[in-house]
Amino acid sequence: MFQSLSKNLEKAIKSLKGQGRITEINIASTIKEIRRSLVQADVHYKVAKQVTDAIKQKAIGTNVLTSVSPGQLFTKLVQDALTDLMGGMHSEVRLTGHPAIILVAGLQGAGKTTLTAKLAHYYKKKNKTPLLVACDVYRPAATDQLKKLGTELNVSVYTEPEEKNPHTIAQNAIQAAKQNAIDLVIVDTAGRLAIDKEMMQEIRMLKESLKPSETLFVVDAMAGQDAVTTAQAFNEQLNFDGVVLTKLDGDARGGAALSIRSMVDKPIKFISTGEKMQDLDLFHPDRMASRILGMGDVISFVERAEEVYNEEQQRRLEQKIKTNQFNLEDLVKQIEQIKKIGNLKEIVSMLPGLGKITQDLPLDEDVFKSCEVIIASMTPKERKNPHIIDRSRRERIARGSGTTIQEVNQLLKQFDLIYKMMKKVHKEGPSFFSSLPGLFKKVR
Ligand SMILES: Nc1nc2c(ncn2[C@@H]2O[C@H](COP(=O)(O)OP(=O)(O)OP(=O)(O)O)[C@@H](O)[C@H]2O)c(=O)[nH]1
Ligand SMILES: [Mg+2]
Repeated sequence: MFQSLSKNLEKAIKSLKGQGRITEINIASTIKEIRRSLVQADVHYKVAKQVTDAIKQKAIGTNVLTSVSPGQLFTKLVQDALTDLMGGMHSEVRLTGHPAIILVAGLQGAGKTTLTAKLAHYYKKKNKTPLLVACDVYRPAATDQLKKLGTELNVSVYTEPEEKNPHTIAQNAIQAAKQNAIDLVIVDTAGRLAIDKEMMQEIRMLKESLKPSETLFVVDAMAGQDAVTTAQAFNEQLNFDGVVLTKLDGDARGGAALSIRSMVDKPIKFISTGEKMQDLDLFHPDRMASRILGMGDVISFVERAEEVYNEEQQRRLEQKIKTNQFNLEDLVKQIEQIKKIGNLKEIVSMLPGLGKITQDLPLDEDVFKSCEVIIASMTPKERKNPHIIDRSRRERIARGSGTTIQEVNQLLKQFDLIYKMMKKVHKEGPSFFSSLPGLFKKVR
């Protein structure tokens, strides 16, 4: 996400380096470059101009302190301007009422059903008892999709396959919720290919009759400028409360994230960065601005990691490292945990200084797959005592896993590195992050 924007902004700011002080003349080309980068990322040119005008004004009025370079000062100004552009502060989802109701709306394929399930997953962890409601009465498969997700999450799903009126379904679901100590009802609705009078009418009436505490508009970030146009159209009809931007894991240029707030005047509340249930983050304008500028988003990373790693596991792991008992079985467990935090590129892009290099790193889930396959071909004894894996064992493992002996060697070498690094982390703490990317070089 935002890779080319990040690169272009960095280039623009770099061109200032070496300048002793900021004047209207020496920042002119940097300002122009920043504007161009924003427009290229699909930000509306008027918005881009507003942003760069604000940066310019602040830059000229600021004395460069001796301790910061003009480049550093400019990075800060751009970061502030992007944060303001995206709404400044994080905006909360309102969950009032018994039960609280979230209505999910958007075009076909935007990611509504996936979001409905992700929200259930998210709020369940916050001790809510959610009920998902299938109000897409046009596609039977839509109900099945929601049911399947509900089963995976162990969350109840309300359906009425024979009922064709979404209002009736939703009202009945709320009655059922009241009788079953459900405190959050999340309503999934049908999408259409394009803005369509009938759909708008249906969703508007649903909103009127349900009086949800929160109506979320879901939009695919890959739609670029169209995402903004669609948001405007939905907002006119629906007056929704917040936006959820989906598919930010793709090669979306990010303009939608940057423009929606100023063009529609509604906050982005969540962003979705993948198909897995945990790929959902609260939207924080300041953190996003840092990420765009390649400064990482450690807070979001830590939040996600904390959800996956509990204290008990952490304590056990530390104990193993301390007593030199960390082995290949533990490595597989660690890999499983990392996978739960999210997709690897996403994780790395949250770490400071690494954001801009993710594009060049061969980071995909295959990295883990070959590790797991190789480890699966070892005997339990080998996994517990990697040092006993000699040449003939390596040959057997390679044959068993359909890999080569070089790949097995590489894995063992990586294990050794990880082991050493973990010992180091144990002693030093955060330097762990700086050694992360080198470890997961693709084996093949
Ligand atoms: N890569 C990626 N895929 C996503 C994301 N969100 C949803 N998807 C995928 O996009 C596709 C459509 O998602 P759905 O949740 O079914 O979309 P929908 O809005 O309910 O679609 P309709 O019910 O047909 O209107 C599915 O294959 C999802 O797995 C995301 O953030 N990233
Ligand atoms: Mg759907």
